[in-house]
Amino acid sequence: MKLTRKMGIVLAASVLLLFTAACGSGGSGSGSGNNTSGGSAEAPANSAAEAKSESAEAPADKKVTLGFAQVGAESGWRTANTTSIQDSAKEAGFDLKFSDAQQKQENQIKAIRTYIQQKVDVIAFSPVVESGWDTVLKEAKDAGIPVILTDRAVDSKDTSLYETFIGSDFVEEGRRAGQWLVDKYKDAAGDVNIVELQGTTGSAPANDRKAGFAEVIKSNPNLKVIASQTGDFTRAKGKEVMQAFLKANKKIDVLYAHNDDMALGAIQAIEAAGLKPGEDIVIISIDGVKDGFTAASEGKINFIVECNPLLGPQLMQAVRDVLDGKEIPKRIVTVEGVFTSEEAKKELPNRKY
Ligand code: GYE
Repeated sequence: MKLTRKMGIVLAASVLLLFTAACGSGGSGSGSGNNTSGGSAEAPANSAAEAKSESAEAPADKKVTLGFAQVGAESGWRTANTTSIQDSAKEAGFDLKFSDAQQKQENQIKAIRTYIQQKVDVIAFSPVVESGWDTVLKEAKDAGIPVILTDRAVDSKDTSLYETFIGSDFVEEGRRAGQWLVDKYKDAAGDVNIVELQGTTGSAPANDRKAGFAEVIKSNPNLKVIASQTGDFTRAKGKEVMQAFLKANKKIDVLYAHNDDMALGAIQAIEAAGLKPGEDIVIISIDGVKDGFTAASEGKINFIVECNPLLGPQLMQAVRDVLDGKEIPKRIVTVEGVFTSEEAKKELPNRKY
């Protein structure tokens, strides 16, 4: 049985709660913003002395400032992720400083440095690529500003440079995509030619989704990746690269796209070439945004591995916990499901993003 969105969020929240329970935190996981903002807003100040000591010792009285350096606006997933962060910050009563790096690491580094100068309370970001963060993370650490990674990981050896990493297990997502294919073609006699549209070069989801998929499909030597190239997680690039794949290869049986947007772009290219997506070319993608689900329910995408973009509530809880000096787990994994075309059709009316 697959996991539904609600089950996923509840499960993820309970994992977080399990870890925080030891530190005496209470309340329900999903309503974290309300719990925390209530008490701090009404700190009584009966005498001048009391007021003074309160303001000196209780930074909780001050509005929390969170600097968030987003990757960009490259996909439906990203848009849903941004909305989730903005809405949850508002609900938590935080002052959110938000920047869009347009998929460029240098822009993200600039934004983080600005947040350091502005002395925000916490910096959170979704690292566009895995490498090259040590210097700026060290700057944040030296300034005493805690950093939380969301969505994508960094490959820094020094894990003291950040508090936690909240996000999906991308290797597992790649494995799930591969496993579906292994099962589908278990009796295949000849070669099954696969083309792969990779996410942004050097990003954690591109690296890991490629690795997890490769690991699983190698159990069947008939499954062959004949071409693999980046489509940068965008629809336009997905279309362009698929066009090139179709030109260069006579027989393509399967497309594995690291996200829905690239699959949707590729579908346009496949249709323009007079082929039927989902039939002439079997399509697997990752994310599970509404447009992806729509294509799946029309039979154009055969299998979707879900990746949850709604990380806002977990992030705000982590910000609160870090500022309260609570121990938080170094890794918070979101829980996700998988959907065939049939299942996508049933789930489509419930999709929020
Ligand atoms: O799959 C893709 C987006 O980092 C999980 O980034 C995220 C990925 C997501 O552009 O659509």
